[in-house]
Amino acid sequence: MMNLSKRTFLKSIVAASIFAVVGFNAEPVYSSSPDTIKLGYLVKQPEEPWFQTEWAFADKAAKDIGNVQIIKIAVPDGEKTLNAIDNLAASGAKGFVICTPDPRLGPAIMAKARAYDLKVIAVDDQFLNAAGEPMTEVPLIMMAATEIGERQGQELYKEMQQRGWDVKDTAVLAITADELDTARRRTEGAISALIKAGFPAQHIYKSPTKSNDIPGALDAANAMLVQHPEVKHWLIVGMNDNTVLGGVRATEGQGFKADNVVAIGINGVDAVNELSKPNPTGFLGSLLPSPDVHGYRSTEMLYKWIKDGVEPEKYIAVQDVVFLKRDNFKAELAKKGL
Ligand code: FCA
Repeated sequence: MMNLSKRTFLKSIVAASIFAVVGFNAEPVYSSSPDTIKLGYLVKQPEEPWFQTEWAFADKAAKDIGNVQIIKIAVPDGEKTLNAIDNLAASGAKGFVICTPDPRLGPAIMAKARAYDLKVIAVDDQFLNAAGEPMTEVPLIMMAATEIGERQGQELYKEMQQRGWDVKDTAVLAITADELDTARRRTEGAISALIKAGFPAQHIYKSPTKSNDIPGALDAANAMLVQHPEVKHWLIVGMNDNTVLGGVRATEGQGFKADNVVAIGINGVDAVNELSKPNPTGFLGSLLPSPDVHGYRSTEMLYKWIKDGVEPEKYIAVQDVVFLKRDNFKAELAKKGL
């Protein structure tokens, strides 16, 4: 469980990164000894604890290696991403890890990186080429999306059975973000696991979200809930914690009691506030993959590539997952040093 000082520390990382983008020439962020190797770590949504955790573990890897400095930059859109690469090159960085704000930026990111001779490792979200196909030539480290989605579906089904709900008046609200492949694979995994367990496919309702945050998911959920006044119990599927939290907030807004809603998120670190609430909500828990491993390993791989010419593996899918609930989340996060 993150303590207060760690949270404050993470907040200051976010502030420093924003500072790094705005005030690029500012001394404190870029000062280092001449033989320090500088590596960028660019993330699309620095407000998510998921990405703050990756940053913290990139720093940890840098510290363990020694003489490595991580330049953390928030890249919420394409323009900021391309500017960040210019800034990294100007600061003497040799490469970067990135979770892109849009997979279709892949070719532009790679063209710029190549022009500056920067090495690139993608994390979490895979680049797409101009034809919309995955750019498998760029090394990628991500969660095992389908398998983790399947686990979400299995756990939802199990909880429904434990509560003794009749499938006749139970439905699944799947908040989708199909243009992001990892999101599509997670929700498809959850849906297929539910159907495999015996849940009726005709009671599964998909609603696409316009943005990958709580407000976007809330709108998507509201639009679907009003169409199904006959449903008494809802199971909520979505690609991460914020997505299913938007769904839970929508059910609350429409008068559902926590007892009639089960949502299970993915990311874990983004569920801490919700699981800390004094009274249970419809949010049962969250599947915690390994943001620590993503941050640490991507940094280590990038360093070895630059320093010793060791080519990273092209594709690493991290499988490990822990189911966090109200009664175990503090202990489980602490076990991983989170
Ligand atoms: C995507 C999501 C993040 C996180 C990551 C592993 O980038 O937007 O919340 O789940 O995959």
